Order: sequence, then structure tokens, then C-alpha cells
Amino acid sequence: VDLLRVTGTAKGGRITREDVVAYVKFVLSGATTPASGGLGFDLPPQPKVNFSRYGEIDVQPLKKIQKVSGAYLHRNWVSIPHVTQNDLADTTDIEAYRKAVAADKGIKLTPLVFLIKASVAALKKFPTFNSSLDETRENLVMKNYFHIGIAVDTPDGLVVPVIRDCDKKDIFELATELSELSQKARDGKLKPIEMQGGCFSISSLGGIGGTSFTPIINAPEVAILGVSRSRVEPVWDGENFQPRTMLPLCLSYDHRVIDGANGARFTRYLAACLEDFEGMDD
Ligand code: CAO
Repeated sequence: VDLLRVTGTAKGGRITREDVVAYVKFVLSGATTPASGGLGFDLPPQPKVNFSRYGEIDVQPLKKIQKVSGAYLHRNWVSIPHVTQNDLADTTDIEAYRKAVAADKGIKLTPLVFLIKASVAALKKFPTFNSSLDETRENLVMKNYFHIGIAVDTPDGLVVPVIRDCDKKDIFELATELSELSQKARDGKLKPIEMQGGCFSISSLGGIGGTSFTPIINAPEVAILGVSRSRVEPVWDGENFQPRTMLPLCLSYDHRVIDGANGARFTRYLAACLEDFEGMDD
């Protein structure tokens, strides 16, 4: 077995005996073949380049989190057929509500907590999005719980803590937990269990900017919601242009499990939940 082809699941990406056995079973199942010319990604090796020949350089080792998460991101990107569905949600009413809550109660809510609630509502309406392919790839494991992973940018790299049972928490509880978990993530104090068991992930770059992007699915989940920065746009209401706050949604889904029509339906439903957030039924 060429160990370069085996993904290690132990601490620090180390390859265990079980990883090798699983790899051999996978190849023997005929799911793919490492043979040249097949789909085994028999690519030329990364070239060794002496960059200092062209100018001054510094070499910085990758951080531990980058090395571990990089291997998984790479695996997920090449092994899952991603499709990204884009839509816009009108969050004008949410913005007004956020401002009112901040003024009345002094509590700061970001759009993310509403996105968590809307995601739970959409996962309930479209249960296939709350599933995982099992290791045989012949069964879907449907989940009756709603744990949402949130991508958090830390000085050491990307981590995804999981907020459990989001269906049982209101937006204020979610805001408190989100702030505690993201602080723990930035302090490097998350325990492994706090990053496990997610059903669906949200990657919000709205606090930074951008109009859309393609988030990478966090396997074994089958979909992830990317969120870009909302902005006020003129929206035609049939008679006039109205200034409305529009939030860009970018849903990547696993096309082996979810077809395009349901990808569009899920995203539209999620947007509709945000547009009518007070009537949101989760
Ligand atoms: N549109 C417009 N404004 C937004 C917004 C959006 N979609 N999302 C957040 N904002 C605003 C917030 O309201 C806040 O504004 P104020 O300070 O004026 O109230 C500001 O942007 C900063 O928000 P935040 O980023 O601190 O908070 P959050 O709850 O939106 O996100 C967290 C929390 C932890 C997810 C975020 O800090 C983070 O780490 N994001 C990066 C995630 C990431 O790296 N994803 C990529 C993964 S793939 O490589």
C-alpha cells in the first residue's frame, strides 16, 4: 500500500492499521482504482522549486491546525462532488429587529444566530440534508438531532466547533453559546468532543466581506452554508424600487445525496425563513 494515498485518522493525521485496512477494502471494492489513467488521481508530484533563485524569501512552517484540517479539506474537495447554489435572502426585518434588541435590551445579535435557526427549520423540512452516507456508501444515516458546526477563524487556523441541539435553543441562548465557543476556539481551548457530531455547518464571512464563495463540505456532513456580506440594494416590488438588505447565501451540497432541484428548494426555503423569521417554524 502506498501510504501517501491513505488518509490518517489518528492524532496529527497519523495513519493507523485500521486506516490501511479500510483503504485496502475500499480499493478492493472497486470504488476507485489507483491505476494510472483511472480516477485514482495519479498526478505528478509537487515540483521542488528553489524560490530563492528568483528573489528574497522566508519559510514559515504550517501551523498544526492547518496541517490537520488541510488534509481533510483536500480529501473532502476531491472526493465529494460539490455543487454550490446561490440565493439572496431579504433580511431587512431581521436588521430592524437586531437594532431594536440592541437598543432595548443591550444584547448584540449578529445575523449568524438567525441563520442557525433558519438552517434548523430547513433541515427539518428537507431531512436528506441532515444525513450522512455511511462507510459503505450504500445507506444514508438520517439524523433526528440538530447539531450545527460554525467555522471559526482563529490565529492558528480554521476550526469548527459544534453547537448542539440548536432546535431546542432560542436566538439568545445561541448567541451566548456562539460567543463562548468562538472565544474558546480563538484561545485554542476547544476540546475534541466540542468539534464532533455536527449535522450541517455554516461558514460566515459576512463580518469580513465578499459577495459569494464556495464552501467545502465538512464530511461526513452532506451540505454546508456559506454566508457573505449583506448590503442594501434596490429591489423592485412591482411598482417601485425599495431599499432592502439582501444577504447572499451559498449552499454547497453533495450531489451524490442531493439533487439540484432540492439544493435550490432548500436554499430558497432557508431564505424564506429568514424573510419571515418571526413565523419561522423549527
Ligand atoms: N452581513 C453583514 N454584516 C455581518 C454579517 C453579514 N452576513 N455577518 C456578520 N456581520 C457583522 C456583525 O453584525 C458584526 O457587526 P457589528 O459589530 O457592527 O454588529 C460584524 O459583522 C462582525 O461579526 P462577527 O464576525 O464578529 O460575528 P459573527 O457572529 O457573524 O461570526 C464567527 C462569528 C466566529 C463565525 C466569525 O467571527 C468568524 O470567525 N468568521 C470566519 C469564518 C471563516 O473563516 N469561514 C471560512 C471557512 S472556509 O475557509
